[in-house]
Amino acid sequence: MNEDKKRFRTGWISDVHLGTRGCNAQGLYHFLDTYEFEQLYIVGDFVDFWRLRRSRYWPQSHTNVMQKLLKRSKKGTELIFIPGNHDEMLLNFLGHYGNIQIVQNIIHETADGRRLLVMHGHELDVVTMHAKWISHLGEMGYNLLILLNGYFNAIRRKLGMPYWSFSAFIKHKVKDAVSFISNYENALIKYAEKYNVDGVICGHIHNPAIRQMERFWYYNTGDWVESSTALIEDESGQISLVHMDVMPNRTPLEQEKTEDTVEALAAIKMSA
Ligand SMILES: [Mn+2]
Repeated sequence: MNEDKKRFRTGWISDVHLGTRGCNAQGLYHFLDTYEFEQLYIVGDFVDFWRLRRSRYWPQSHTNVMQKLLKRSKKGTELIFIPGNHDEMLLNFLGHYGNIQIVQNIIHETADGRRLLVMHGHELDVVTMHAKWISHLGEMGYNLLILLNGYFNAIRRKLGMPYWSFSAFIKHKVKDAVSFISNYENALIKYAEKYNVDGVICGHIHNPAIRQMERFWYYNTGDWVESSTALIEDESGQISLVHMDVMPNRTPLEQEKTEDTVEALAAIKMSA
């Protein structure tokens, strides 16, 4: 056992996007090697199945992350997977698998007694899009939109079309991005209010943040494509953002090893 590990009560990561070239798998591996948690939440978009369906990309470093997580689980860390929009097929596997569980969303209680709703966040895409007029509709319209978003994307899935994400769409329209982020944060806060919790922990928009709005907390883990960030909770219940900027041993040898994909996937199956 590595004595240098920093032990924390809880960790949250999201939007790893394994299976894409943008994924900083080595940075994440370094994070998982540095910190140890009682509970680790993987808050959506862990494996990018959309992208994998279109083109296979799976270097060894992506397998290493999977193996590291399984090893952590074996050593006692409870892993909680929450499906996002890029790995929504995990919804078909909700339940407990030993020390690992897959849930749609979950309430985490911090050491200082705050109840935080942990969810990926794509559920609110349609709400965010209509943030201005939805505020006049109240609870009913809000819930209806979330339901409609689910139906809309279920139909797209049946037709073999990918999940339609408003946030991904808006990210290409840079001038709208700032107001989009604040709309998103407000929508999540409003959702938390409805759930009668003290705040939310989410991902999805690849924008790490810790904010307090009145009595609600908004936490966004960020991602492992653009920001390489995670959230950690210490024994007192304090939650902070960590940034894995420097990647030791990062070598260029990880580039484009697509031909290894089949073997890598087979290896994952075996170690799972
Ligand atoms: Mn997402």
